[in-house]
Amino acid sequence: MGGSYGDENPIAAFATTPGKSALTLIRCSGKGAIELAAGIFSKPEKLLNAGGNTVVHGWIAAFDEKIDETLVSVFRAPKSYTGEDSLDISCHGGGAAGGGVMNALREAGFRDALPGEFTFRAFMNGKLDLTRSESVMELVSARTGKGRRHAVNRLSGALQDEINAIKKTLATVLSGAEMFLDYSEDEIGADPEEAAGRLPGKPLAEEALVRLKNLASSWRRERIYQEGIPAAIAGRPNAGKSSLFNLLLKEERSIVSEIPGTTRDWIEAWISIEGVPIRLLDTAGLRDSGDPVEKIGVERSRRLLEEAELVLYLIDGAEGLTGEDRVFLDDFEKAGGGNECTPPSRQILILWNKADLAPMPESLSLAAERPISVSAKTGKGIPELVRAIAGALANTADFTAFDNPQSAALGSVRQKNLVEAAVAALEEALYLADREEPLDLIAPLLREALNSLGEITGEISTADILEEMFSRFCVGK
Ligand SMILES: Nc1nc2c(ncn2[C@@H]2O[C@H](COP(=O)(O)OP(=O)(O)OP(=O)(O)O)[C@@H](O)[C@H]2O)c(=O)[nH]1
Ligand SMILES: [Mg+2]
Repeated sequence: MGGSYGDENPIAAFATTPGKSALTLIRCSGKGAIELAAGIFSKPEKLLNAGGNTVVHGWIAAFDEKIDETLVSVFRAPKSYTGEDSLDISCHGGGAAGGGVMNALREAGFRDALPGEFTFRAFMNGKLDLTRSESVMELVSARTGKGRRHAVNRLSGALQDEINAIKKTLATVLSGAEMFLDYSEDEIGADPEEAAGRLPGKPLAEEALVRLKNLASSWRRERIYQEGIPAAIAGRPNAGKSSLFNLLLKEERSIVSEIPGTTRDWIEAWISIEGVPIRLLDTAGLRDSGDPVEKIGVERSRRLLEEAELVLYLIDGAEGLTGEDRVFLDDFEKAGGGNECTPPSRQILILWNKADLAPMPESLSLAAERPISVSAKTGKGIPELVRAIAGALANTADFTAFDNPQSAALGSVRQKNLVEAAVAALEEALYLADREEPLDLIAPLLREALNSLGEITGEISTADILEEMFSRFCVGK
């Protein structure tokens, strides 16, 4: 049975990933959900008479057989996650028990929930605003403790509160301007010539702009917690890139061998350094190769290196610094390694590897810095490397502001685009106000800023936008 966001039909979905586990949770919600479930329950009366927030024990039975022994948590509208009558069915783990219960639920009249449909319903029923709905998805995909804290911050309404406070300020400015427009000539008695361009409450609008700009800049940090910082290990073949990758990962993930050109395709893994998620990439050793497969690998490496925000460049200590190393490092600097005036868009840490075989020469200094001496074999120098990575990350984004769990920050590109639209409209309004342009040019811009903010929290939204947003959620949320 098909369905679409926005109907109230009873829906069901796995809330846990089916697989070997003690329990599987199936979530059901919608009009008549409790009555439908009672039809396949060993003690229907108990379920039908259960109060909200209670748990009922019994068997799911259908197709003339007992399917699984379950505990059913009953929630009655409006006191549930979705705001509808809902059930959480705890089944036994493993694919078979949950799968059987899901089939019985379908037979009883539930349809499979669409991605994010439970949260969609929660939003539609006024349980969550859009910023909090988005944070639910963020929370289930958080990869580090810090990422979780930031999602929880938004789930608790920090962003919603800040947006609402800014909206209130702007609404005050707008209503002041509109009142002036409506009444300035007759009732208020001011000279329209004189009143032109005097935006009442201009300081309030300026304050709102500062707060919006703070929010907009918060996305730079927040994005990192969701997407990770792409960091690539680069260097000549055999420099020990895969060995370092495995060491940082604490897992034998990438193949290591003494044969140069071992890594052909890049490998990616998530690591966390001081709570900051990093997408670590092991790449193919850089060299001109006659082997067509290796050639493709090297090309891919180069492309990845262009996208990486942090490059760990390994010099093979056993070989010493080669001409190829110098070419790479020079090119990197030319391609935007930054200078005294502009901060680097990408950062590089140069490492002298295999220090256990060959110590780094006393005088070696590259790009005005001394490379970090490490051994991917013995682990020597790795704590210093981790500290250096953390230092480089601090240059990429200011993480200190971030550790304040109270501060409101943006959680999605959607929100960022809308805040930027509000900033643009408000800046234009203030620019016109400075030039004492008429209020009837300024008021629509204030309204535009307000509308953008309304879209962030979801007061103003279209079915298309909502569907697009929620369909990116996982099923069962
Ligand atoms: N003694 C010593 N050997 C190392 C060190 N790091 C790597 N090796 C050895 O160097 C060889 C190459 O290591 P890999 O990690 O495969 O090198 P790679 O840079 O990934 O090489 P490609 O994938 O071919 O580009 C292996 O035999 C490693 O055991 C180190 O710090 N000390
Ligand atoms: Mg390798």
